[in-house]
Amino acid sequence: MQKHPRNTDFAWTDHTGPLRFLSEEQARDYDRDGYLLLEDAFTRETVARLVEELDPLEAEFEGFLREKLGGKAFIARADEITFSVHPVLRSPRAEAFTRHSVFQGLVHDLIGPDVRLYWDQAVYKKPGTSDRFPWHQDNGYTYIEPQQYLTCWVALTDTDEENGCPVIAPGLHREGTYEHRLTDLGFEVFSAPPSEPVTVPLRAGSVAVFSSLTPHMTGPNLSTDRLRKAYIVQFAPDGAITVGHGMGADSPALCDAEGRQYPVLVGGAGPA
Ligand SMILES: O=C(O)CCC(=O)C(=O)O
Repeated sequence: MQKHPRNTDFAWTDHTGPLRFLSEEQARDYDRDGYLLLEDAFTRETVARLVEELDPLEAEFEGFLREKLGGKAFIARADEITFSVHPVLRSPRAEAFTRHSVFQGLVHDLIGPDVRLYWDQAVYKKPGTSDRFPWHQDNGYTYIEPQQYLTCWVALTDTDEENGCPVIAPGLHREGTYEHRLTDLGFEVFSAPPSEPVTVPLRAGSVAVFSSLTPHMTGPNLSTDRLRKAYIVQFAPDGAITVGHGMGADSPALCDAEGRQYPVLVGGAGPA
């Protein structure tokens, strides 16, 4: 495995606190493995209300994909896997969700006192999807500095090995961003991980929290009727900069896009 050419002097920063949401053990596990699990972090009711607003956005996106883009656009494929980006721009419930006290506590402990929403997308994997979503680090898609930011993969439906839950390769995050290659299914860091992979089944409302540097993939959805829904929310320190895209563009930009990369923590507190 080759390091990304921009990744020349990366050093992982351990999370020594003060912690206000995670236990010392959870923070230690996150530093060692690159992920942690928050079981039942959100109630079924919170999830159901969020899904009520995400479903129509996803249906609209999939319709557009099918009718105007021939059924495939980059990593999205109609009837298989869809990426509905930035629900926060159109869904008040999604926006409120990203400001939830669970995320405020998490980002305080794992990022710092000044944090913005970096990215949000609903990812639906349809029954009968035989391809997995390839092994990658999130920072292998759009390279941002600092490299170490946070992904929260929120299960909106129960998910397990049958319908495409996340699988994580622990311990590799500490070296920073690796080189990825573009495949037909998305960017790929490796086809088989060098560390023992961990399958992470989740109940709806549970969250897999991992680093932007933690290699992960999701498996196929081999079920006949179990649509798998996730809402992925990512947080980065205030002042983070996009320095390059896997797709080749290379224009440094502050991650403060109007309406969607808003502060979720300012000086350690929710913004006024
Ligand atoms: O949710 C999925 O199936 C894959 C999405 C993913 O890993 C990502 O967006 O980084």
